[in-house]
Amino acid sequence: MSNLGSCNTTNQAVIQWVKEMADLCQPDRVYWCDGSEAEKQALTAQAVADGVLLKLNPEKLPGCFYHRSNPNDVARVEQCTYICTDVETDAGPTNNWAPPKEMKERLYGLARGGMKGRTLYVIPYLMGPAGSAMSKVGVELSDSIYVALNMRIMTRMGRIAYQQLGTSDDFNRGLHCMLDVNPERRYICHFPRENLIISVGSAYGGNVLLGKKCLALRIGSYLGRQEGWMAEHMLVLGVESPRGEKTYVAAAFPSACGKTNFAMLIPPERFAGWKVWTLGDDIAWMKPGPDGRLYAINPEAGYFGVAPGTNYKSNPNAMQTIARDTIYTNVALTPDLDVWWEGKDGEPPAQATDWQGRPWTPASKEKAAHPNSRFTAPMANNPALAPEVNDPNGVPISAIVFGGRRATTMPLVFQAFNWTHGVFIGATLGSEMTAAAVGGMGQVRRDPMAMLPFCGYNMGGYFRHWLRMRKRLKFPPRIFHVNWFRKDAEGNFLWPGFGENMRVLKWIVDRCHGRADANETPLGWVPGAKDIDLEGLDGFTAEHLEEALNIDLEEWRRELLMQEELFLKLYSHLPKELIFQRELLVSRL
Ligand code: SAT
Ligand code: MN
Repeated sequence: MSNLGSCNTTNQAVIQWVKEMADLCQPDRVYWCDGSEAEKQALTAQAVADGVLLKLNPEKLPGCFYHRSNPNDVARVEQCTYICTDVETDAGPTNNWAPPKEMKERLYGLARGGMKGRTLYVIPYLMGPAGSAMSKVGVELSDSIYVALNMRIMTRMGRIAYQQLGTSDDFNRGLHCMLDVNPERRYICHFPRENLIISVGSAYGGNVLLGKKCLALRIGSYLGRQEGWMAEHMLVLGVESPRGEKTYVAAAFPSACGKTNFAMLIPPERFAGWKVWTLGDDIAWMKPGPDGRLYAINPEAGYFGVAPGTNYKSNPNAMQTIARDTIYTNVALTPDLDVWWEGKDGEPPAQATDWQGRPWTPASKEKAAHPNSRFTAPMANNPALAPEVNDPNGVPISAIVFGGRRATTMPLVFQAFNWTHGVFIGATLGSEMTAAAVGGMGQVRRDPMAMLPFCGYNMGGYFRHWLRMRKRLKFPPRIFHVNWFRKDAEGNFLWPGFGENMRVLKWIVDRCHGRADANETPLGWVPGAKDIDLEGLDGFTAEHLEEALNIDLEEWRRELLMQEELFLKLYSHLPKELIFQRELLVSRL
């Protein structure tokens, strides 16, 4: 019988489960997190003593720490990620599937005695604002102090979760064992019917911070279908006009396509008096409200953002957010204990230690920071954090935006004709692959609603759920598609991006309020060159904008064929509405 330590909850279901898992994993100690400031200090000191964290220069980066992961463990691994449902078709052709009983046996086998000599951290956490009917409680049991400290930033962690839970046994159970961090024994497995997650053999980000992709998206999407809400891979922002009108926008982009930058956008000078507020940068839970609008909460409480490319030009609010109380993972370290990454402001340091702990200089061939190196920072640090982020009711969404990283084909922005057409646009979303997942960088892959790696059930059923949501909404959000990444024949970006995206955002907001013009095209409503404010955008003319908005029929022929591949893969569960939408698009083109 394991020593359970000083348990800090009276919830019998939690205690019982911790007992079972401690008996299985046999940790030397069980530590029950309470989320307090004193605990943060103590755990951080322990992590430093264990060599898991390194304290960064307190003058430059107060409260910040540095971590290197195992070089074989630097991104999510989709090949090791499973949805374990009774019937294989429930997981669908886009997920790895395994039968729950067999998979649990294998995982419990791996976990048996797997925490000997280690501490098991009991991490209770709340996804979403306290007291919200949309929030969910999870309890993650992990033998990683790094996970405990990251979960403390990424979620509302500690007693607050037990308060929300009360005496209920309705919480997500998450077991995480690092084992020997061996890719051969790496599994991230979801058991939606039991609201259970088991992750072994990794210690990195989305594989192990179980509240994030595992609960908030994979299990969340499954629960959302059952309970009539949506779990989406979306940032949420609020646009405030000079008159104080606030319009809320949710936007889905695949991992590492700039969601954090967009969520923290600072409008350019031309938009004096406008303000963009951040609700969330990665995940939205959305539910129809009593007034027939779609309401969103951000289940998270922090940002697990990509470091490379983050600087005072691309994202000043992120730079301020990560200036304190932040954990940096797999970036480069300078001799004065500052951090560096490719695309940070200023000159590269003359010398540094790279993400693998090797000496690095600007002459080195390899990158100093891993392309998927990350910061974990509390949302409270964000100067543009929307106060509504703690509103238990969430915020009403006026626009849903889909976007991908596409060098060709996709115009800067267009608007769907209606909800069903918008679902088709989201369902056929494509993007060039990034470093956030292990795999073929740069290739275009279909990533429906940016949920391909995160949908916890059959993608066809997920599309059907989207279509059905329309019936529950009196005022459905308008749906848009954007592409900040289109290039000209020489490979230069056609659109300046970053803060200038405000110009496109303003058009989107105005469309929602019936205030902006657009032209009907085969793809949807596209702004004319005069409909997007270009004033103050030096050297960027209406002709440039037209190029960025252009629809090239030859490119679209190829696009349609690529889209067809996904539809064929999903055919058996594909709602007929989407097949009709495809036919309509073909005939319009
Ligand atoms: O999955 S992570 O949380 O590591 C990051 C991402 O891919 O969005
Ligand atoms: Mn993400």
